[in-house]
Amino acid sequence: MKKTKSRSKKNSRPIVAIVMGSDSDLPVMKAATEPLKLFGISYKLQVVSAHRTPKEMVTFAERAKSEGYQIIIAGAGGAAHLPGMIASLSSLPVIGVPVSVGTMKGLDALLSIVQMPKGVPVATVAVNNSYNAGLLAAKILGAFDSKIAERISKYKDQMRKQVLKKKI
Ligand code: RP5
Repeated sequence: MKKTKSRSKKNSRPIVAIVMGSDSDLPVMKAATEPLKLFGISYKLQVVSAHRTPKEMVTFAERAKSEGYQIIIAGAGGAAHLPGMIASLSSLPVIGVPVSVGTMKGLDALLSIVQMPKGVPVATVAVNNSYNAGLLAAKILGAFDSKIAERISKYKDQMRKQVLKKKI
């Protein structure tokens, strides 16, 4: 389990884990941090590979809840089994991000992640759309935290105003 980056608010444990199969996923996966930063949610980025570091992946998934994480965002490309494997090992909600790699342009990862069999769900966002994974994580947390919910309401209101003032 190779750490790439850790950024959580001072004195606050990260509550969103952002994991990815390779450091080559980072350019796509870093956008997941944007909504989390915007809404003041602590997170930690790390590389955990289902096929290159399977033992570390199991350890990560089994310990995630007791380490204080509330949601896991997992991104991977190709035969992307990381989000599903983590979901199979943890009671935490997992949001999967299909990363576009190689000739299939992310369709392989999308199907691998979204087509999880009954009993082991992975909430899946669009190919390369890790921003939406961060936003969905914030909305799930906002269901139980009124401060986060309030910030999300303001964000939605701003989005609405930006569209309304557009002139074409
Ligand atoms: C997957 O294989 C990773 O998530 C990445 O998207 C892809 C390629 O990994 P690298 O060969 O660039 O390390 O496991």
